[in-house]
Amino acid sequence: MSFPKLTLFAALALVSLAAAGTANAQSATEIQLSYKDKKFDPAEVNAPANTPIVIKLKNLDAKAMEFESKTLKVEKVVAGSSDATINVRAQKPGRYEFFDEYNEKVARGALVVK
Ligand SMILES: [Cu+2]
Repeated sequence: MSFPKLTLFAALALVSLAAAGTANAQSATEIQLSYKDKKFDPAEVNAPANTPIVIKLKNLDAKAMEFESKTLKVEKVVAGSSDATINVRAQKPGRYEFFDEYNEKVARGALVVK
């Protein structure tokens, strides 16, 4: 393969990578999370960067909890023994802590965006 053809091939590969990135940005990443005995399960969840995130939270405790994250800018009260959907905007890579505001000291978790 001559040098100019190789360059064209590399350029096409970059274009298709960019297109794949755009497609990812449009579809949300769904994360299943449960809450029981004042603990998040799993305590750490992962999501890709630059993609909206939907957290499906099941509160398995009888009491209400409040899912909150200052860095993700979300806050939602979830009644006891019920489910909630929490929408999170696309995020840059990083570690974002969340907690149950009613049990902030013990009920903690993190979303790791890569
Ligand atoms: Cu709050």
